[in-house]
Amino acid sequence: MKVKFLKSAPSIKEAIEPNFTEIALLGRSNVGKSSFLNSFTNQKIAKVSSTPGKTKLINFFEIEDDGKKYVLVDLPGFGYAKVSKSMVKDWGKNLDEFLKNRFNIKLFIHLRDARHPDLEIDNNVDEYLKSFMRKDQQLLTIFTKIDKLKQSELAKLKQKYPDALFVSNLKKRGIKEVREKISEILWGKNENNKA
Ligand SMILES: Nc1nc2c(ncn2[C@@H]2O[C@H](COP(=O)(O)OP(=O)(O)OP(=O)(O)O)[C@@H](O)[C@H]2O)c(=O)[nH]1
Ligand SMILES: [Mg+2]
Repeated sequence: MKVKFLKSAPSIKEAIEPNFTEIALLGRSNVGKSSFLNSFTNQKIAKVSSTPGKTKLINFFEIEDDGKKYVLVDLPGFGYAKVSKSMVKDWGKNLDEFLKNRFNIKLFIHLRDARHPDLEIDNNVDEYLKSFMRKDQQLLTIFTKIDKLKQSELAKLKQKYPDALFVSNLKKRGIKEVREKISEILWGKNENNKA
């Protein structure tokens, strides 16, 4: 997998041209979005921090995997602790328009903290995305920080969210499954899709 940093945009008005299939990465501040980017790409491309709300910019990364290119859009983390009814209010109108109108987004990845699986703000985000998602788009939930759970807690979470994936950026667990799932969603099932 080759990764190229393309751009940090302070606002969505400065987004890159929509020339490739895109994945939009969403998650609450501190959920481990930057860490996930690093473990997913196996490169130190994003800054990890213990202060929530670090990533304020919209970062565009070009990924080349098995000869196929796509763009990963790393969106600013939303409402740390704060519960917001309206994502428009939380993120601003421009980001809302971007998510709704960007035709080349094929996949929304929603990162959730395995220790806090049922936060209202995360449920709101799912509801929000589903309210406008097109037929050619998918939503993938990935729980982070599973190293913080006991085996039994993880088993329960998997039972509750059978379609989700589960990772530890710290222990590099579940990353291969994420790569396989993404390539299946973007390019379809393929016998040659070896991770
Ligand atoms: N135990 C554990 N800690 C993690 C994991 N992923 C991230 N962290 C920690 O969680 C904190 C936040 O990680 P970041 O990757 O910076 O989170 P972020 O979502 O990018 O945060 P902001 O950009 O500030 O919104 C850091 O202290 C990370 O080391 C994980 O899988 N397991
Ligand atoms: Mg970050």
